[in-house]
Amino acid sequence: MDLTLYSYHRNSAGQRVRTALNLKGVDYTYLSVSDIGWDAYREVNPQGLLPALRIGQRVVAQSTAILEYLEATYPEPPLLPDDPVDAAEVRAFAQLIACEMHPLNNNRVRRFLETDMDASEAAVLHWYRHWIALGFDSLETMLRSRPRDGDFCFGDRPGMADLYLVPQVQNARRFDCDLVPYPLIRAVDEACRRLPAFRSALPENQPDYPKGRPAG
Ligand SMILES: N[C@@H](CCC(=O)N[C@@H](CS)C(=O)NCC(=O)O)C(=O)O
Repeated sequence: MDLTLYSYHRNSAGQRVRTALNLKGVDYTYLSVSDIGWDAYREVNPQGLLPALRIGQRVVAQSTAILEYLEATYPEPPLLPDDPVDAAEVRAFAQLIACEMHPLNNNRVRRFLETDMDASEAAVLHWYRHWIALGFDSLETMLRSRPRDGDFCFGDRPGMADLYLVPQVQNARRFDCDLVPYPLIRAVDEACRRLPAFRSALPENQPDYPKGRPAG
């Protein structure tokens, strides 16, 4: 099946999907919204958010739905453990990022705060860092109480939780959030970034990343 990923270099929800495609060794075409424009993209995905995956003639939105499709279609290597409780725990970690952190801080929310709510740059930054800290406090606690050791969120190979964590850490760094209180999060992030599947999904390694701009 031909797969086309609509994304953008800085699209952190898309980075989850790019990493999963790399981990699973699935070929795909990368199409940047900066090449086709937002109006054309909204024709493809009326939700108007990135990413979306074209699967043959059909288009699926929402990174979590796309990841579930990939997991069902390309089961190796698995992104979730076999044990249902272990799998639920991994999903809970990932969904804390996807549902409780990322949506509060994405571009359109920050834009709305600035333009419709008259929030100053400092107030928006305060908002951003507040939700990062609240989320990372919980994630760090979850990592601390893991039943097993390993370099990654849940064990000795990367999975669903790691796909969500790395772009979220990257966003937090972009907004100078304090990561000192999160040694376990930083350790997992470093372990992931050593892997080619994670590295080639980074913004700076996408074809639409502006030439000459430093990474990060
Ligand atoms: N829940 C969605 C989130 C998608 C999302 O918020 N994407 C951001 C980029 S990371 C976006 O398209 N933002 C456009 C905007 O904020 O205007 C998913 O997981 O796919």
